[in-house]
Amino acid sequence: MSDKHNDDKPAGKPAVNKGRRSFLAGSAMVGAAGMVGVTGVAGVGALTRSQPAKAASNGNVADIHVPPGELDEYYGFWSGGHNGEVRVYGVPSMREIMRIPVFNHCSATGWGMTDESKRIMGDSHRFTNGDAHHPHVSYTDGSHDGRYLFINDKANTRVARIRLDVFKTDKMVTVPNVQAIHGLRLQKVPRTNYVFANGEYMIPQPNDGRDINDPSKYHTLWNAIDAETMEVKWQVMVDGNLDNMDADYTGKYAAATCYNSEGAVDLAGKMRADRDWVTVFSIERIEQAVAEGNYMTIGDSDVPVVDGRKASGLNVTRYVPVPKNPHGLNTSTDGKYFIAAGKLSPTVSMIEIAKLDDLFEGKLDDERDVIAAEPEIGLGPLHTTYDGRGNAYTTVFIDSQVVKWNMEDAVRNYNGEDVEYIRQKLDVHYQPGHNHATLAESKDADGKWLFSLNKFSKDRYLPVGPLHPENDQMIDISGDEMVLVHDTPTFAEPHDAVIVRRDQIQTKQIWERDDPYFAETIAMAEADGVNVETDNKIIRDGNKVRVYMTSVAPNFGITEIPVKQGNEVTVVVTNLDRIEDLTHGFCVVDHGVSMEISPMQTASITFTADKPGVFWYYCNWFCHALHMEMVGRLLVEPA
Ligand code: K7E
Ligand code: CUA
Ligand code: CA
Repeated sequence: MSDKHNDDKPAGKPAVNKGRRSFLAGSAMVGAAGMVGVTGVAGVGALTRSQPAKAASNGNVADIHVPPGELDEYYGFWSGGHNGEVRVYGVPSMREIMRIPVFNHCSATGWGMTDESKRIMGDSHRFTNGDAHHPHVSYTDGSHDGRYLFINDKANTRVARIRLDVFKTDKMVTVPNVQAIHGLRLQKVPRTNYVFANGEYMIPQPNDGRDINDPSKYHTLWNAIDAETMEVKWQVMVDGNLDNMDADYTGKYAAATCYNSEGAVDLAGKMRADRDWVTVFSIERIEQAVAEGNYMTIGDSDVPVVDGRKASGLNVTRYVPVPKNPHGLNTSTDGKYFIAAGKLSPTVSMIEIAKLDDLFEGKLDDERDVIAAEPEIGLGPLHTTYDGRGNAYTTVFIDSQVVKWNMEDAVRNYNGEDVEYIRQKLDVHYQPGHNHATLAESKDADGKWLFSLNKFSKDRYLPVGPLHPENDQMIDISGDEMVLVHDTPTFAEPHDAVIVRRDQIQTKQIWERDDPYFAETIAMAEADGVNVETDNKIIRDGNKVRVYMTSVAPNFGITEIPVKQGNEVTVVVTNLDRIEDLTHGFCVVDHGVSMEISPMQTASITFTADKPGVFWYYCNWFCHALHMEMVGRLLVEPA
């Protein structure tokens, strides 16, 4: 891709569109008339739109065309939502390159079935579902370093790490003392040593059956996970709940939105207060409290929990009041602001990070003194992204738009100057959640492409029955005006995405034999006196049978596995083909056993041979002209 896609843009100043609907005056009105209407009768907002759906697309399709054989400029990592996986796209072509199973189980790769994946998933392997929202690529000095991608699981309170040299999940932790990990962000500076994660829902502490009928005793925690070991290092107990969050570009602060300062357990209660807050965390002060032993532990967990509630007096947190029920929180890529989206308020709140030292040192009269501006954006602001040129782009769910606005003009306007800060409002289709621009979670934001991740696709695709895909729309933001250029349908449900330059990711195209991913399996082989690269051997150990075999297209090293009914059989396959892209599979018919073995990989899977008879096993990744013949027999003698 070149930059020439700018050339045929209309010149001149873009028209400022204040919106099809006039702003409602108070946030309570917005709550009652807007958000609740849409959530109460989902999709009605979209269905009653008067604007023709086709009118907005005036893009040049050639701009995003990556010719066959050419490579994309960016990797886009898309969350797979309640599908539990991560999907990898080439940007700008939006060709889906890979899917990385994480919190789900995968029929093709064997994730959730193989012994290696079960070890990584730990006890939580029993869950076959997940709800992934927030994928983020690790940093060094505020730039993506391509080592890891981290992602949350709201459904089963987990955080996982993906190695970006092999695009495989390699660590997973279930966070104790909290329920539903939602907001997740990484330390950006000096590098990603911490993964920060919000526990969204408030629960009794400990949650062992006590206080179930006393919501006033429910609390949640903000969590810091060691990015290398993936152990929870410490937690911070807060007032209210925690929704979305981000970290700053100094390494000192992080901030999270709270929509339930009321501590309510019902919908009306969560909207009762006129204001909720943004909780600001001082990472240094929390670390100091932990170092000084100024913490508690909860239940069986030995993770240090620092009390960050207002009444604790520890001064590790501050609560900045913002209009009711905020949602997204995104650090501007110039490092100046935490920007919290108002959701039930048509505003976003800009928190000036340079003022946070004074806030914690007690030099400000009021928490609200850190607010640099609170511009009106539109109805239902949810998330904000950046172009690196001083502009922010906020999704407005109810108005179904992406709103481009200028941050410094918003500050000037807030300070009484008569300047317009809204640059453009672009219709999207329909009801956007997150949006995300290229490199826009790093200091390298380049303002080329923006994606609006829309919750409803309604009429944009061929009908497929009652369940619709989501619609991720690609917008060219390189010029003065945003131009919609492409629709990509996506399956349930990308909340968020992260887009990095292709040179920021360095992959291995075949496995290295000493890779830790299968080191435990190799250790098991060595304990059995087996060299997996040279030996084809069956080890019998009481009721257990361990089968070690190689695969070289189109042959398995062992083609007959005699066992007794009831044996627990572990099959370890080592793919000795050194050729890029030559993956074998191992699938036992009628046993629910299937896995991938990529070049120079060792993979293993364990199952019970519970039925007598002959069962064919076969290679299920097409590898060779004689792939169909790459088979063997499991011979199960009746007990
Ligand atoms: Cu807005 Cu989970 Cu980031 Cu969905 S959250 S949209
Ligand atoms: Cu080996 Cu197909
Ligand atoms: Ca609230």
